[in-house]
Amino acid sequence: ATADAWWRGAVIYQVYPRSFADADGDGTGDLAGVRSRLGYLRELGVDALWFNPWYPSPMADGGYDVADYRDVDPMFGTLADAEKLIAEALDLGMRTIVDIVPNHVSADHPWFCEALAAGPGSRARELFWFRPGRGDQGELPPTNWPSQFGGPAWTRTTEPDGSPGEWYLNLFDSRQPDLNWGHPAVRREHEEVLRFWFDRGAAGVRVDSAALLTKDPALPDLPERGEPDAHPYVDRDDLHEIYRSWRAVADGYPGERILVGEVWTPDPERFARYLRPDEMHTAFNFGFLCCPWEPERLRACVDTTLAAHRPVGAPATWVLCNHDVTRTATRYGRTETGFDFATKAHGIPTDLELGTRRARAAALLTLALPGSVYLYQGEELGLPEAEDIPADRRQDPMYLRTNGANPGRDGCRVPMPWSGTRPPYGFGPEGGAEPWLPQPGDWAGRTAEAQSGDPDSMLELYRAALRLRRREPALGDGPLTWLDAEPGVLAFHRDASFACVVNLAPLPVRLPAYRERLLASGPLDGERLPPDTAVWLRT
Ligand code: TEU
Repeated sequence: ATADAWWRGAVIYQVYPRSFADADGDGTGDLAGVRSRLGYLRELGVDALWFNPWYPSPMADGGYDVADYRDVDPMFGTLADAEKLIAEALDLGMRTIVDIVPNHVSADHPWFCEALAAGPGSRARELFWFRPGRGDQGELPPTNWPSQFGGPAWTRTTEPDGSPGEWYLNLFDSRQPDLNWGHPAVRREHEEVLRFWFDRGAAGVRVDSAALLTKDPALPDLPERGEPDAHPYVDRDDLHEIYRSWRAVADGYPGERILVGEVWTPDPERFARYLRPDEMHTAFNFGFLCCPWEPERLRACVDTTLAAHRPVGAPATWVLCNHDVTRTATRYGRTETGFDFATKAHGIPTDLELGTRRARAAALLTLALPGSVYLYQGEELGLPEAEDIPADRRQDPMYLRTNGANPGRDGCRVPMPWSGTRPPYGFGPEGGAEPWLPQPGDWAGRTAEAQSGDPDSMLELYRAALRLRRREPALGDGPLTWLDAEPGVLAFHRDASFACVVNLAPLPVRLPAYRERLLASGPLDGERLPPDTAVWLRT
């Protein structure tokens, strides 16, 4: 990537601070831990780091319940630590993206505490969605909207006088009240928060739940079945004006500060609207998370993605994994039940060897596609989903609100294994507190230490791919041309001298003509590419 528009082809590494590295030995990752591992990230070869929320939070949703947008939670360190981390990462050539959570605040946020105390009809309540309930006693929620985590999207308050009172909207956990984005104070506050982090050196912000902020003030029910014509709270047209004003804030800073949106909408054209030149720079393309390991489906996903981005001039992004979904190796190993990206079931039969082979091929595929790539910590180690977390250790509200029917997202958030042969695998110091989520006992071979220097390891595959990607002018943003290939094979040129070939067919296929083999995701069979294997070629 060139210095200007660095983000168009960047590889961005997602750090989940709670689970990355625990310097002070309290069982929870911290910013000092991240700082001690910056050398590892630089050696891996990423261009930027995105940090999941590190703000003061009661952790009802892993920090996506923010009590103060301008500080760092003591469990992670101090604001000064964050500033040091941003500066040190930049010294090593890595920019920082912070996570902004505009849809809701923590129930501990001063605005919400004030709203609860001030009672019905107060101005403080106008910053949220307080409504009387339905039913004779107001005992029913104001609408039929579901929380994304299960149960209704409304919580009833107890008024200051002790009586059961109004309900407030929470599209996620009841500890995450939704803000009223129709209120000018909400808009002003978030623009200031953006400036706060840009002033501290952040090169970008990730916009959490970016398609959910605005609501139809009439609060209509959702239809019993099917999709509403105009959705009361997903992907509404009045969102765009908000992101235009944010873009203006970002553009007021030197050095290309970016907005990256978490935009969950299945319609690629609606998605691209967030990426118009005066809105966000990029948004996560979750296409591969929802796509099984099938050649036609993957190719269609690539084509649809590129076609949607082209008219708005934004680079595509590629995501194989994040802190909300089943880890890649496990996902691709679930052959019998089809595809399940969002950890919605326990105990699905999984062929982890197959899943790992596919995850390796998928890594070379995504890193060769046009645009930027997001890696989630542990993806470079090939970590599988940790499925055996005891019930009493699970913390995800998705698990708690469904009484365990949905195992939730803890399994992809288990602390990183760095070294050694048993927990905590170097996550924290010897003799420190037990990691906040238990690590599997069989991860000795998956630590960064064990993989480092092993040419067959996932870590060395990622290192080699990222090294090549930095050198290779054709990689990053730019054109893609499909090559004729046998059924089940995805093959494309980036420029005339670089090709990527992925075999998704059940039998080995012959490689196309090439001058040099640059990198393969697994052993080749002479001049043939085995199933579930990808190769980068100099052509
Ligand atoms: O996720 C938003 C979101 O849409 C999730 O509900 C997503 O659909 C689900 O996690 C898929 O399994 C963001 C954050 O990434 C997530 O961690 C937070 O819990 C959520 O917002 C609330 O802030």
